[in-house]
Amino acid sequence: MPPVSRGVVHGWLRHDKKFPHVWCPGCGLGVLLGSLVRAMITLGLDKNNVALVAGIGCTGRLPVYVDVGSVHATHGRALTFATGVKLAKPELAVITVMGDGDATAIGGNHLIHAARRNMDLTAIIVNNQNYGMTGGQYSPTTPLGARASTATYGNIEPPLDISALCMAAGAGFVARSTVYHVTQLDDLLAQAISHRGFGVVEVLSPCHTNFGRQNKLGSQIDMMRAFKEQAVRVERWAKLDGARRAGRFPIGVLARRDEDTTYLEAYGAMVERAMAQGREGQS
Ligand SMILES: Cc1ncc(C[n+]2csc(CCOP(=O)(O)OP(=O)(O)O)c2C)c(N)n1
Ligand code: SF4
Repeated sequence: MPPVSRGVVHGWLRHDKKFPHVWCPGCGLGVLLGSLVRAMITLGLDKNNVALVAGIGCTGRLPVYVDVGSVHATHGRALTFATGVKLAKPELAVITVMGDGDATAIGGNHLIHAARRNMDLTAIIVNNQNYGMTGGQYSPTTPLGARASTATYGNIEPPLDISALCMAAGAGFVARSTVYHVTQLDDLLAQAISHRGFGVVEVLSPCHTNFGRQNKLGSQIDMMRAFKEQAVRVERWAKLDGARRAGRFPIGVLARRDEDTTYLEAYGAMVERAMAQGREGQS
């Protein structure tokens, strides 16, 4: 597949209506925006057949900038709105974009159950290790000991592994990458979108303004460099012993399970059964 040019990506943005964007210069969310648009173009999706659904937060702003059907919903509820959209219009590719707070704190219950149902949706979860938009409060993914505006003496809670949670809850496709590994990210997003079932991509992204500043991690470039050093391709990860895994994390496809019947197919069959029963009752 030839690379997607910047001009083509530009054609998928609401550049004349919604820009300038609200993100801090250097935020990783711009990289993800480009990556997602490239993935949709590479898959040959029609703009009119995509729904991007988000909650609230810096990450939640992303669909606002893309020229497809978008829902800027309420904090923590992107998956509930997306589930409704998908059930009403199964022909759409329905893609949710959530921050770690949005997806795993206030929206954690919805994430578990969307994964359990293996709902036919894509969930892109941006893990910037804090609540970016509201000033750097700690979130379920803030590392142990890290500082946050609500953990000024260091976070005492162990962090949640988003990908492990989704795998345990039943998601059919789970992958992790970072905004540094952008070529891999393009590919994983395309795989998740085309997966039949619940496709999750956890995306590590720097919030240098809040998390980085409070933890003296340097500039966004320093934080990107750290991703480069800490991330290990999943194939190599399998060969590392415990000591060599410390402070690092695997990236790539972490789980993939192909189903014969998807949730939507089971739902459609149930509706058919109910309607047939109704018709029998009337005759
Ligand atoms: C019901 C509700 N509770 C709280 C808020 C305030 N709020 C807005 S964004 C946000 C957290 C955002 O953090 P995250 O989801 O990690 O996304 P990020 O901004 O880091 O991308 C919170 C708590 C809200 N908008 N609605
Ligand atoms: S506050 Fe953090 S997550 Fe939000 S736009 Fe700025 S750098 Fe990005």
